[in-house]
Amino acid sequence: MSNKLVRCVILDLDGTLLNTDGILGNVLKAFLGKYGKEWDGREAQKIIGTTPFEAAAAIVQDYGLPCSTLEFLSQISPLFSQQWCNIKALPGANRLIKHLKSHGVPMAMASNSPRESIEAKISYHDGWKNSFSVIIGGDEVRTAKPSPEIFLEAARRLSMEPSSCLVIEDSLPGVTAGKAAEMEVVAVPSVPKQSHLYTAADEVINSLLDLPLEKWGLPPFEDWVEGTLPLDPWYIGGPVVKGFGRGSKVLGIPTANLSTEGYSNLLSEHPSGVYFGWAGLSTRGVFKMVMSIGWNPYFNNKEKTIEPWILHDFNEDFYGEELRLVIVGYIRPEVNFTSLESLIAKIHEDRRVAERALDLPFYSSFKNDSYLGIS
Ligand code: ADP
Ligand code: RBF
Ligand code: MG
Repeated sequence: MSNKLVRCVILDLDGTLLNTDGILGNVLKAFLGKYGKEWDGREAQKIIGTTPFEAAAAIVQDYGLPCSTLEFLSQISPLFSQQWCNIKALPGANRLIKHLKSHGVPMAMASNSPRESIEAKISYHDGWKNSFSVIIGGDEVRTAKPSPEIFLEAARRLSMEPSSCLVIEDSLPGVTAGKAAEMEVVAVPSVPKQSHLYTAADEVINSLLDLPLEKWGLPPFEDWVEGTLPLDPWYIGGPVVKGFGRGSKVLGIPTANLSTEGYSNLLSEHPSGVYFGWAGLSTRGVFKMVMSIGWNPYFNNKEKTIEPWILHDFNEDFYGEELRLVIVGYIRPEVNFTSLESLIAKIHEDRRVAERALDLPFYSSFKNDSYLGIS
C-alpha cells in the first residue's frame, strides 16, 4: 500500500522533538521520593502524550499521594519549568526542522502542553520558533489529544486539508488524534520496545533519523552518503568487559563490549541502531569499527548494550584493555531477523558499508582524533 502524498507536516513537541522524558523521570523521582515513594519508569508510557492535568491525576491516584491533583500540579510545575533549559533536542530533530524549512514545507507544532510552556521550551532551541508557521497548545482547543481537534485546528491555520497533513507523534494519544483527524501519521515511540502498540499509525520508525519523507512525496533528505548518515561525533571508552558470550561463538562476529555503567545517559540519548566509527586500543592501534546499540531484538536482551565489532583480525582476546570509540556515522535501525543466517549476512553487509564509508574524507579525518589515544 502506498502512502498518500502530503504538503505539510504537523509535529508534536515532547518526546517527538524534545527529550522531555529524561527530565520528567528525574523530577518525578526526586519529588515522589519526598513522599517515600519510588518512581517507576513503567508509569511513563501511561502519561506520555496526555495533558499535564491528566498526567498529574494519574500519578496522584497510582501513588496514592495525600494531595489533590491541583495541589500536586502546583507543587511540581515549577520544578519542571526550572528544567526546561536542560531539555535536549532528540537526535534528528534539528536536522528535520532545518530540512523542511529550507525546502519550504509548511510546519505546525501541536502539543497537549499549554502554549506558554511550548514557547518557553522551544526558546532554548535556535531557529525552532521561526520555522513553524503555526504553534498550538492544549489550552487553545476544547478537547486535547486523543481528540482530533488540535490537529484539525492546526490544519485550518495552515490553510491545508487534513488529508494533506503528515503528523509526527511519539505518543499513543497523539497517533489516535492524528488518525481521527484523517491525517497520515508517523509514530516515533519514545519508550523502547513499544512499537507493537502503534498499529494505528501509517508507519512506525525508531527515531527521526529513519524518517522516509519521500514516501509522502516530501523532499528527501540529502545528507546520506553511500548508505550512511554523518553524525556529530560522540565518544565512549573504557576497559573491554565480558559480554553475552555469543558474539564469536554463535555469530562468528566478536564484539568487544564496554561496561554501560556511567554511560546510561549517553546510551539513552542515542537511538538504538547500527553505527560506525574508529576504535583505538592503546597498545595495538586505531581500527575501523561497526557496532550495534540496543537490545538486539533477535536475542531480545533486557539491557541496552553497545556491541562494537573491530574490523581487524586479532589472534587473541583483549579483555581488560582500554578501548576508545569515536562514533561518526549511522547506518540503519536494529531489526529482528527470522534466521541467524540472515542476521549474520546483514552484519557483514554493515561491515562493507562502514569500511567503504570510513575512507571518505569526512569520516577518515576522525582516525587521528586524540581521544583514540594513539598518535
Ligand atoms: P563477549 O560476549 O564476552 O563480548 P564475544 O564472543 O563477543 O564475547 O567476543 C568478544 C571478545 O573477542 C572481545 O572482548 C575481544 O577480547 C575479542 N576479540 C577478538 N577479535 C575481536 C574483534 N575483531 N572485535 C571485537 N572483539 C574481538
Ligand atoms: N542484533 C539484532 O538482533 N538485530 C540487528 O539488526 C543487529 N545488528 C547488528 C549490527 C552489527 C554491526 C553488529 C556488530 C551486531 C548486530 N546485532 C544485531 C547484534 C548481535 O545480535 C550481537 O552482536 C550479539 O547479540 C552479540 O551479543
Ligand atoms: Mg561481545
